[in-house]
Amino acid sequence: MKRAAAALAALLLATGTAACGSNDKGSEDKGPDGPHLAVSGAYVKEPPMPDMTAGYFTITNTGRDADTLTSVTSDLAKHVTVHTTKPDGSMTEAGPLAVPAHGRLVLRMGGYHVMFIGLHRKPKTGETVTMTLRFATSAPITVNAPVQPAGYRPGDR
Ligand SMILES: [Cu+2]
Repeated sequence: MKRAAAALAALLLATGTAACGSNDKGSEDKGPDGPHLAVSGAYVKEPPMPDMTAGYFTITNTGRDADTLTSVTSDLAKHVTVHTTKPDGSMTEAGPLAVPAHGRLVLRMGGYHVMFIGLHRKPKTGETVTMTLRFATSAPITVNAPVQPAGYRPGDR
């Protein structure tokens, strides 16, 4: 009986050691790292209407910490906001949007998008629009987004 208890203790100890071992291995995942953001696939739709248009992009976070997209600014329009599209197709202002750790935030047609209202100029296909993305943690990222025809559909991204 005593022997069995000792064996059990040894087993628990071994298991404990194994767990520690795996924790030690995981220590690469500890310590400061922060978000690491990159923006891809940015484009702005050639305005279908004289006074407004929309922009899209994907933010990829390869870091161990989440970040938050707090605002987008551009000199293209008087009002630049981030919208979300509701199931009925209407749009409403979105709050700050999370960029998850080891994840991404996608702005696409029918979903989140940058809304430009009160255009200072009407950008044409082939031109670029500068957008500055601001975050809770990361430094701002400025993107030169190409203008695409209204019927443009990006591939999967
Ligand atoms: Cu909108």
